[in-house]
Amino acid sequence: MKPIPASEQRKVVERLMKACGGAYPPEVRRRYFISGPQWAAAYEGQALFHAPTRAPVSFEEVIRRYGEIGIGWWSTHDTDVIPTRALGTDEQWEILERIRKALAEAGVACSMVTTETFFHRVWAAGPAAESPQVRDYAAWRLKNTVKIGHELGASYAVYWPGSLGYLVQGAVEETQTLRWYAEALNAACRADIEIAAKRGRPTLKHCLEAKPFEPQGEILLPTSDAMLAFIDSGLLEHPEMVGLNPEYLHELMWGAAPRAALARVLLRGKLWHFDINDGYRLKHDVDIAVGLVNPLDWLNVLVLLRSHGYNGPFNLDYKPPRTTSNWGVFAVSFPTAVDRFITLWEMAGDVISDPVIQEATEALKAGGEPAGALDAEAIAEANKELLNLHELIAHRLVQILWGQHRGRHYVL
Ligand code: GCO
Ligand code: MN
Ligand code: MN
Repeated sequence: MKPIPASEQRKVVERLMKACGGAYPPEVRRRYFISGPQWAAAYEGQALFHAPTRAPVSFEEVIRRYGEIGIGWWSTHDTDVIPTRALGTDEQWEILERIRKALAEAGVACSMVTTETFFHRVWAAGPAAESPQVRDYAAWRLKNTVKIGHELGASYAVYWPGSLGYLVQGAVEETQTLRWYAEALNAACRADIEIAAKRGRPTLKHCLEAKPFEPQGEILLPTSDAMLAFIDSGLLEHPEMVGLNPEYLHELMWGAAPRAALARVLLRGKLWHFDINDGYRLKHDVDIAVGLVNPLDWLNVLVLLRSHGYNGPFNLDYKPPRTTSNWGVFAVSFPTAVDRFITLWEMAGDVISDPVIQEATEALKAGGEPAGALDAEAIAEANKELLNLHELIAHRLVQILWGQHRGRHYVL
């Protein structure tokens, strides 16, 4: 192939996107509760070892593009859109007015707001630091985010305490720090009850998000299970207002089976919000778009969620790679992420209604014929051949993933 001039490159990408096929129209995409984070689209590609590769984008542009793609909901950190120095001032309310206008024009709704408690140097010792001044400021920031949420019509607030922990041991006492952290959440819930009553709105759903490592060296609430224990610790004044926002990759990062982690959250009735992305076990937070690394595992996760009637948001918390351009973020990255999610969600429906999987599952549950109740050998013998269905079901799931149940066969 001849070198392709810069002015021709988008055309090539557009043509190959069309050649891929399988894109859903924006109206179809809007039927799913998919939210696009401000920070994901505005991510410039920077990291500890990486300079940015993309130029800044305004929230007006992000919201407008999400609307065009068919992403019907938007989520944001307070400081993604309001400079730290302007929080709580008139400027904050002016910015919120601009956001409301942009959302209305794009036909996009704000689903979730979250407080940035990790980036600014005020959080060097975390949001539940020893200094009462830092803790008062943290509580104020959380309450201010609740206000922002109500102003923008959000239903969810997310908390990711990634800086709740330490790099070096000794100075931070874990039980005390967790008590202090609970105080900040209690302040947010109290404020929410008041604001919601005044505005005649329901209170927000407050969702904790765990990540096992990064940015602190050791994290005090590293997993969704730890978060559930924290909710039930007795430290929260309103545990009924606090649930979870698990992130697929954050569970994978510590080596968990994300599906089992989600099942534990479901059993506790706390699966309220879900950050969707992909990546690798026991690696850093690579935040790859949903389904690009573990499509089979993702299919299984969505089977679990669909069969339990999960109806919360699917938040596209990934980072378009540094190799994607500003244009590509909205032309390639977000539309393909949304479409993979929709395909996997529909495929999960195929799994649930698949006659082979249904019959195999029923047969396993029926078990063998009664053998001697206390005779281990006889019981094992009576169920032996049915257990072949475990592997058969796994095979069938792969067939469904690559479309064999709909007639895609390699005829040789
Ligand atoms: C991460 C986290 C964040 C949070 C966000 C919401 O790995 O950086 O997942 O993206 O989801 O801060 O609170
Ligand atoms: Mn996340
Ligand atoms: Mn992440």
